[in-house]
Amino acid sequence: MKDQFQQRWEELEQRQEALLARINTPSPQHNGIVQRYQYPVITREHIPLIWRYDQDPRSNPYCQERIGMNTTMNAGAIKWNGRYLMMVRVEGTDRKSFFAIAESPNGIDQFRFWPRPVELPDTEPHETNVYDIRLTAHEDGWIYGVFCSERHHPNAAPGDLSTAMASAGIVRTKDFLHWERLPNLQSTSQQRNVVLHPELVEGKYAFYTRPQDDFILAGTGGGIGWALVNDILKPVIENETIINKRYYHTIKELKNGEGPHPIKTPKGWLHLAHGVRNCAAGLRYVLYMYLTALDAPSELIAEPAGYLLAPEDMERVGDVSNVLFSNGWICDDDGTVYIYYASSDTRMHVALSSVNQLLDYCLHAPVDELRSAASVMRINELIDRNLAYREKAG
Ligand code: BGC
Ligand code: BMA
Repeated sequence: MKDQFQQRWEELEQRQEALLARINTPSPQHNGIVQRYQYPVITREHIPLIWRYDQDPRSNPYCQERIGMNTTMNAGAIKWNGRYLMMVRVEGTDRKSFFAIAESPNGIDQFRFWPRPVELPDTEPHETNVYDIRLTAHEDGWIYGVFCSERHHPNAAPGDLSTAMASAGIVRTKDFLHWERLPNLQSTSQQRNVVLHPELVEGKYAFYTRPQDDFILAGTGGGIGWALVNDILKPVIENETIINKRYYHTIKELKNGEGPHPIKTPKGWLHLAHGVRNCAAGLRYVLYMYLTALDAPSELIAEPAGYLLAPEDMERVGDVSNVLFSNGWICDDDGTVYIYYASSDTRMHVALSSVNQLLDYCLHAPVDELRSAASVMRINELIDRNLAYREKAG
């Protein structure tokens, strides 16, 4: 007869295996722009058992989870050697987050974690937490990861254990196993949501930035910034210009930030970003898109009004509710776009689209004219066009 420990272990394994092998199917609803999928693609239940449990019944007689995991969210993403990789922000029950790579054969299901979490070179002694990595296969041949490196603010008043400071950490690799850590990006303001553009611009490394007045509020930091950096080994931001602004009474009134690096298309660079507004329920994070010029990635050429994706149904609730966040997408050779997004800082999902669909959306959905009256005019124009079309079509 099997002892209790053995029985429990087998149950854990079977349950996890069923989850890892589960096939994902498209959600019934579809708006012609993006296709959500039925199941999340990564949850904390996907995390290998041997990262959490002590498998030796002698030292773990109750078969307890010794290291608890809280969430799996905000993953960077890249297609690498024909496999779909996510570099997931895993957060333990101790609130420390770290990165771990999960891989899928098709980008929509069967994601499995690699054997161990990523061990970043530990070169920043004050760094307390790391999160939200953006992966960039750069034309210089390296794959870069730019992430938020957070610490307790050095000037926090005595007893203030909450004020933090965020800067951009930078690592690079060629195989996702060996990582070289470069100095943190130097900037006059705090920085979160920093993203490396995949090509050199004017012979320099180009970063999307997000200047902010303090740890939470962007304040006078007017939106998503753009900065050219001479030397990636000593990265310093000298000039920062705002390329995607915030406006009163929009989905990005409070702050916004670049998602993953933009996708290059014949009609321009497709950007995915998050916009934040404040409300009684706290900060609400949604995802929106914009397009910049092919020969000038910092020049805005189109931006549809409002959000592309906002929390729906089960996505609304989690560790930090009412949040969608994305820092990873993959554009396949056939133009399919896999948008990886986290809901409520808790789990990862995928939504499918294509370069053509996203361009069509960016170029043909109306822009935000910032007033209700204008929004009503746009709706009436559409109704008029549809009525005229119907009449003609008979
Ligand atoms: C959390 C992030 C969050 C940030 C700003 C950090 O401490 O880890 O998830 O985005 O604070 O609220
Ligand atoms: C932030 C982000 C994310 C997170 C979001 C909501 O500022 O950088 O880490 O998803 O807050 O908590």
